[in-house]
Parts: sequence; C-alpha cells; structure tokens
Amino acid sequence: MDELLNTPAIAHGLRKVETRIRRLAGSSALPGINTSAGRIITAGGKRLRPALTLATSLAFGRTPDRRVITAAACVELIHAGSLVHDDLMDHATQRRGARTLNAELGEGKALVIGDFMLARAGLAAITSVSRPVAEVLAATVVELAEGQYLETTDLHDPHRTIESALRSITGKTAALFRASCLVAAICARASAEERARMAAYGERFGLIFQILDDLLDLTAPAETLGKPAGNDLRQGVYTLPFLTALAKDPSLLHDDVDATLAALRRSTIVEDT
Ligand code: GRG
Repeated sequence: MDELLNTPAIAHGLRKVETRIRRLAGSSALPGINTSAGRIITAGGKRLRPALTLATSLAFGRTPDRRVITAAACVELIHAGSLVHDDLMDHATQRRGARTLNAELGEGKALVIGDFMLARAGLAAITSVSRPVAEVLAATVVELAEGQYLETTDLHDPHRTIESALRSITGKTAALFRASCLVAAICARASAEERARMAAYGERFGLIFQILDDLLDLTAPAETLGKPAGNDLRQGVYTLPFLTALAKDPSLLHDDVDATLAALRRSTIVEDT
C-alpha cells in the first residue's frame, strides 16, 4: 500500500487532490463549518481512496486532469463525512489521532458537519465532474447508509453469518473503494467491460481492506490506529463471524496479525460459530 501512495505520479496527483479537498471542506459561508470540516481533513488519513482514483486514471494512460482530481477529492470527502457519522454513532472520542467532532463539539454539530461534507461532495461532482460520476457517488452514499444500517442491526448477533458480514462490509466499505476506481474509468471514457472490471477490482480491494481493518482493531498499537485498540471487542460487536471466537476467548489475541490468525485457526471455538 505504501508503494502505491509513494509512486511519484500518485504522490504528485495527491498533492493536487489535497488542495481540492481542503477548498471544498472550507467552502461554506459559515466559518464554523469550515473550521470543523477542516479539522477532520487535516487530522490525517491515508488518502487511499483518492490514490485508487488516480491509479485507475493512470492505468488508462491518462494524466489525472481537473475532473479526475475533483472526483478523487469528492471520494475522500464522502469517506471523511462518513467517518464523522460513524464516530457519532459509536460515541467515539478519537479518530486519526485527534478528538472526534462529536466529542469536541457535541453530537448535533458533528451530525451537520458530516451532512455538509457528503452534500458538498455531491454538489462538486455534479458541477465540476460529470453527471455519470455524480450518479455513481450518490448511489455509493446510499450503499454506505445501507451497509451501516445492516451493521447496526446485525453487529451484536453472535451467530451472524459470513454472508451477512460480507453484505454489510460490501455496503459500508467496499462500495466506496469500488466507486473510487469506477469514477476514474468513467472519466477515461473506458468501455462498459473495462468499467465493470475496475469496479470489481475496487470492490474486492475494499472487502479485503475492511477485513484487515477489523483485525487491526484487535492487534495494532493505538498510535498506529489513531484510536484505542480493541474497541470493537470491548463493545461486544461481532465485526466478522470468526471474531466471535476472540470475544469468547480474548487470550487468542496476540500483538500481531499472523499470531492472532494462527491462534484462531487452532481454536475450536471457531468451529462452533
Ligand atoms: C450516508 C455516508 C453516510 C454515512 C452513514 C456512518 C455510515 C453511514 C457509514 C460509515 C461506514 C464506515 C465508517 C466505514 C468504515 C470504513 C473504514 C475501513 C474506515 C477506515 O478507513 P481508512 O483506514 O481511514 O482508510 P483513514 O483515516 O486512513 O482515511
């Protein structure tokens, strides 16, 4: 992943994307909204989704132009807005190594800052990219909401099936990775078949990314996560069915991913779930 982000063409594109994201996040007539939206943007984040947009554009032999840069910025703005809503729902206090907006400003303000970021991305996509890209992003926000809804209904079910978990993470995470690739393919005027291939690639990337992210919640040090480790487990939520085994026997948890996976494979509890 570091290799992708450090590719010179992508690093160069990401600098332009960054300027665009900050301009969009700071575009309200109300300075208070600009300051708060800017806080989550400047707090950090890997910019993985916009990097995928740029990488897709380059894969089609194009130097990312203004429309692709804006599309990449919209993708990140949607991601950041969804994080604000997610933290609100979880009553989380830390994100990207900083205090969350809900902890800092209260839930009401955090809610509208998240709304502002989502709506601002939609407006930029329709006015500065294209209608097909705006449609993809709007449909993706719908999927994000649906995936997150499934999380709220299924996450506390210890008998949650792999099928249910996959459906949920396809919506809440993989859909935006899929869109990150698809919007660049659309801007490159790729064929329907090429678009479908890029969309499928992005979706798989997102699924694997979320599974690893859930595991990292258990194993990574807090300073890497930007929030306390083990949050999911402590809240008794079942991010993946096999994590049920860890909830029942926390001694399976080790401080690196490989050791935890090996312990899970040896665990008989996994077979019960
Ligand atoms: C309608 C957009 C909308 C929101 C309501 C709250 C919600 C529905 C969806 C949120 C879904 C969510 C938070 C998914 C998490 C995805 C994820 C793996 C986040 C972490 O991504 P990283 O590691 O984060 O790329 P950085 O900070 O590096 O950008």
